[in-house]
Amino acid sequence: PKTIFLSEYKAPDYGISYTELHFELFDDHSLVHARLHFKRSDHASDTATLVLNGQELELQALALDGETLASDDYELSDDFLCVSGLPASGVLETTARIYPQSNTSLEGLYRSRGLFCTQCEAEGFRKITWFPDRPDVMSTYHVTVDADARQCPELLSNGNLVQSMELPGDRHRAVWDDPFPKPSYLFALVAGNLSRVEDTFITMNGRKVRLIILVEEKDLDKCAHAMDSLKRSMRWDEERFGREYDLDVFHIVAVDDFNMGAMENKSLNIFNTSCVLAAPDTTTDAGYQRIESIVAHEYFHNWSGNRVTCRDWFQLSLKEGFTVFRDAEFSADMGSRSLKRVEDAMVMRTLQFAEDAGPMSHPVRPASFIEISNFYTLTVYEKGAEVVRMLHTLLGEEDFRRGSDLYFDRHDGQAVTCDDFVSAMEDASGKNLSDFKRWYSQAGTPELTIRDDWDAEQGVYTLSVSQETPATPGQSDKEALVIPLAMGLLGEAGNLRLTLDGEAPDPESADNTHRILIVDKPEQEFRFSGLPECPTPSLLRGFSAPVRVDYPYTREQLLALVSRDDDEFVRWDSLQQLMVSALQELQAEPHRVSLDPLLEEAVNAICSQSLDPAVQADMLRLPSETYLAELASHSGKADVHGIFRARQALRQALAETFRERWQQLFDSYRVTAPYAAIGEQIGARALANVALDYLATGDEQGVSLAAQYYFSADNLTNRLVALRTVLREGDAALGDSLIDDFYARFKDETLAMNHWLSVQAENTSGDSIARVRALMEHPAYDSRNPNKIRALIGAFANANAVHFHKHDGAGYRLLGEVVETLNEQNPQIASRLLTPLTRWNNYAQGATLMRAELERLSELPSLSPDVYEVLSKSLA
Ligand code: B3K
Ligand code: ZN
Repeated sequence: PKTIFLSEYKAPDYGISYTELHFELFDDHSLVHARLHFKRSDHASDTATLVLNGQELELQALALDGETLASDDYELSDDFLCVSGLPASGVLETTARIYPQSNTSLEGLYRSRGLFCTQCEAEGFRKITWFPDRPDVMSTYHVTVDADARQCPELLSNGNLVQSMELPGDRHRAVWDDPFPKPSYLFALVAGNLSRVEDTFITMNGRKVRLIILVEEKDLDKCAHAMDSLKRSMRWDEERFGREYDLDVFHIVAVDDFNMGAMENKSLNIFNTSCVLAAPDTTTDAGYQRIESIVAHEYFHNWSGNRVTCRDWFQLSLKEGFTVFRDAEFSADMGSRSLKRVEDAMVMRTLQFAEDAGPMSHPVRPASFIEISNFYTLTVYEKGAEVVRMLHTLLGEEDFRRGSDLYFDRHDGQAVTCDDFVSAMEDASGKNLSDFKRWYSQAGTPELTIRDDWDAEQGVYTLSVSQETPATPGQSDKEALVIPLAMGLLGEAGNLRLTLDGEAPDPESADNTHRILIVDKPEQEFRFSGLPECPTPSLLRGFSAPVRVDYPYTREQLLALVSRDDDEFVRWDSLQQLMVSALQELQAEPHRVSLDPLLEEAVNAICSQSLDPAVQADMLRLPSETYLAELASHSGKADVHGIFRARQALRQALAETFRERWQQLFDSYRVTAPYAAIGEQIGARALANVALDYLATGDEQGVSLAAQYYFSADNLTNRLVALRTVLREGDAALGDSLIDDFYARFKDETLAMNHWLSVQAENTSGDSIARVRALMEHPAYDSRNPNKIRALIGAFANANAVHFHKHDGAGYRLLGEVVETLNEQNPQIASRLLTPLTRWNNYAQGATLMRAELERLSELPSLSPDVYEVLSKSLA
């Protein structure tokens, strides 16, 4: 496999202005007739070759302007069709024979439960027809689809339906025309037997848009939440970004077999069923929220991605980082802003920081790759969104909005770069962002080391801030980044008024207790004067930058921040830090029994204050094993077994110390009204459920309460919390009986069964590996369905550390075996599944065996480029 470099980007020699496709879909094969209206670019030489990508296609016909091409005018290989001796413009016609029914990679045209559907991003269109399959070739499309009328009553593609008719032999045809030029990765086709839910939306300019969700008939009653989310997204994008929808129809199609969450194809979004279908019995609160944000995300791509797209795949974050920022703002506006911030920070610190520190570490705009599918990462998406958020922080809402308007105006219909995005922000704000742009090219998580000095006589408090970004593969020297560090100073009676030498007040805060320090040098000092007392610094408020902060807080200071700071992110983070240090002590001293009185006070403070219950729930939850392992490996090696035991001990201590509190919280927040996925209930449930989990910890009565809770639940959130708790705390027979009960209730609900698989894969009691192996043979599992693979194998490897890291290496082997099969069947899923093994260097005990498994895999014949890239980088 070959490495591709951003520095080698060259504009295409030919454009395709108009693309006519004619699909003939049959049960055992399909034919794709293409007419590409090509035009040589001004910069290209007269003899330039037209390079078309094509994979797994059988050539049936090839003609230029109506004449069959002679064999010496073209060259056909496994990956390309190259045609030379072309006029400056003309029409190239091809016919390809393809086999969607045996396409297991779920890329290109494939079948999911009989339904024909496509997934073209990033490079799947080349498995459908020969085409310059690169995002800087934008074309309008005219698509004819023929198929069996009974098997495929619905025939869909992008744009507007312009014709439909019956054909002989019980077949029928639909013709679609998409007036907006688009890159091939946004092409979509769906054909099958689907049922519709319809609604309408009136845009800000009074245009009526038909909204259609297509699902299997059995799922018709699970579409309301997605439809509602779609309408709210459309309105929000008008109000917040001034973006109006541009066609008369918008489709969402749900499919069961899908590699990712969803895909933003122009006017024909295709979704994983798990990201559209919602019902109280089969979807958790988190699931409802995820559907809302993914529906919004895909819809928002219509502007940030489709109308303005990426020049090349190195620019992926141009559309993904910006769109994640947009969907995060949407979720914040729909629910609680600080809750969303806490949860996003948790993902960044737990998962993205680990990616940044691992062998696949790459910048938000990678400089090279072997397989682009490996770069749909937390770095490109989540860190990319944090970079956009920092721009927003630096510019302020008004200038940011001016910048985004300018970007959309200036580049509508174009394929552009991250630099173009930043230039629009610069031009609209008048700010120079050239130093800021290092965030796009530099990998790794910066670390801020912050120390302070208090001059009591002068009332001057000085913060000394130094920044350092660790070396990452291929990038040993790092430059200073521009980091907005939001902060305040906490005194005895609350946050202090700030007077800072040479800094403007934060325009967003009316009071004078909040600042955004611009950290942009390796070392800097910030002096605050006129202070009445020595303050406690409240740092990185709202997680204002994706960085680690090292400040030597005392526990007393953390307690003060937990109890009294104005910023909910800082309060949450400070309590997490208190728990982390308690856990670290427990790891060092496993028999320690007493709970640190300051931690006790902090928990008390959080329990007794009136906060958003959802945030309160996040505050009271223990830091996850994954987060603790990430922290431990940052400063040394992670001991997952020690982490597991320490967490158990702390959970036990908190459970006992606060038993009455937990009972109180449970009683007062337990939701008795019928289930609704609304913020108020979701928050209350989260808090009641945290309380229930503590109540059941090491307590028989609590376990029976959880079992009752399981049976009386009217929703999946409560049922799963109860089930997990019983599995962890109850005896095996009770656990088994609930597992059987769950199966009996939901065996026909495939999305609920995914949770059933995960719960068992994550269950640390008993022999998890044997259990997972048995479940791989269970009818509820399907070794070709990505949701099932993630639910069982992914859950085991990512959320059952003590068994995945079993000392004999049996967990690594289990994962390795699955990857081995998937390497051929579905390379994208295979390489994604490998992630936990690639982190071998984080662990003292497992490292050798983990590496050995990676080495074994690397010796397999015919590795996919996806898996090859991950293996070779992990073993480098
Ligand atoms: N753009 C798609 C990603 C598809 C990637 C497939 N390898 C989903 C999204 O970010 O909206
Ligand atoms: Zn996206």
